Amino acid sequence: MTAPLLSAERLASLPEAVRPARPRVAGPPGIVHIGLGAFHRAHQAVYTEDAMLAAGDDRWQILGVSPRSSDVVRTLRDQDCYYTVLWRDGTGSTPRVIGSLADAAHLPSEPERVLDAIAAPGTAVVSMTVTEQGYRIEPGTRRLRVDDELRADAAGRVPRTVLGLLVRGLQRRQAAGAGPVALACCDNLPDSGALLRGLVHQFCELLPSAQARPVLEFLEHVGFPSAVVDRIVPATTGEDLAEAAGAIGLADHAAVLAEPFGQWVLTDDFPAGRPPWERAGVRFTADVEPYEQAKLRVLNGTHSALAYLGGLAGYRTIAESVADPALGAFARRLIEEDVLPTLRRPGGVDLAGYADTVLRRFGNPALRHQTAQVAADGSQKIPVRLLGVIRERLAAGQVPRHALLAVAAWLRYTVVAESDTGAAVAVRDRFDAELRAAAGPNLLEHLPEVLAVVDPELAEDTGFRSALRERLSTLTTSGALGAVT
Ligand code: CS2
Repeated sequence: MTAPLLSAERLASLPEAVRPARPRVAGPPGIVHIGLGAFHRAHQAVYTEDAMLAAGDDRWQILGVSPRSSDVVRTLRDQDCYYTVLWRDGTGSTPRVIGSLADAAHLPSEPERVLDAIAAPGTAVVSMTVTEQGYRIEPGTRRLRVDDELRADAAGRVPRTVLGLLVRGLQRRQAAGAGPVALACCDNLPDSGALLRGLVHQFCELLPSAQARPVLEFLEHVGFPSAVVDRIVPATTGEDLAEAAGAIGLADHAAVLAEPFGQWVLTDDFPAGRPPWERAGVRFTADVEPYEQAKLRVLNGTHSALAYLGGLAGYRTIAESVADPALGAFARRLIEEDVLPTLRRPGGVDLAGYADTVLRRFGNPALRHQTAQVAADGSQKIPVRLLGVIRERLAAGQVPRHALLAVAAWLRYTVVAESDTGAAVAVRDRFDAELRAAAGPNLLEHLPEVLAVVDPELAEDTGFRSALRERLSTLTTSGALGAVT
């Protein structure tokens, strides 16, 4: 017999420790969030729920917008937007039903509703988790890569791109006289506030000039906080959904699983107000850079390294990769020898302790985080996670062998697309065709052209190229496990 579906009405049947501790209130959302993936549901939505609870402040319910998939919207609405987070710490799972996501909207079929919500006076924050590739950044320049989709949005069709939606929303907000707002990018991107501000400006350059001028003026009043977000949230599987249903006694098709660890650091640039997130453990600081570099380079850089090297070695999950003694030792050397020397210490944080925590978190077998998931979109991730480390170490006269091997593994994984046993690996990357075309029949011979796709400046550096070529040849002849030992 299938369990009845989770819904507002059925919350009462849940144990007190599982159901939301605050009732949802009627009223407009305070936050419009773009990107309804598992990460948002297990991270910002939970912090927002906790902040409202701690401060008794109900204004911050979220309208979640799905830029593409209609399934997630239908699924959430069918269960009144309640869903379970299964906290998995390696010893067991603890369910908690979250209620801060008050409603969901599907951008392609409900654009007016979404634009009106961005323009509504009650909306103070428009936040987003659309993954690195959702911003359409050109890896080599870190600027908007202008394509037909962006041009079509700028020419006035119903927006389909994130940038198009944001700018249309701001235009409507300005016309409605609804006042300032904050646009908060919560993806793994450095200097995310300034980056998003830049991208919005670059999109405005595509608008007819009579339209561009007023938006540019309005942008003076828009906040662009920078964010560092952290929580490992793997894609949900059918087994996870079955476990969630078992845990709460109700079917839940929108459940997500996550590790209990979480971090959120923000600059306080919210001109129209914001949830009292500090009451939920969010750290506000004027200088996010040290947190950001530690997170992106230690956690994400090592994550990517384990995804590519582990994937080439035939491991399906990050936990399996890091449990391999050779790969585990490699991950530690990458952090200690190559990454940590490039970091400034974020206030009071012990970086060696942070590295230990990260490696322990990767080892959590209950997460079953797929190497293929972390390997996706490397062309957007590698420049942010590893190339900065390499550039800085080379400038300091050091050869960052481990970081170079991780980049070599990314290239082999993405361009050659074969594991060490010759099995095909499934590559998901917006730029994979471009990288393969640049490599032609021989990656080693065409390294400069391939590297130019992601970092034209580093591609010119002959020292970098020859060190990378050496790592790539070792990887090709010895395989991932041979190359790390
Ligand atoms: C991962 C991240 O998929 C990836 O590329 O490195 O999603 C990682 O799990 C999160 O940033 C953890 O905070």
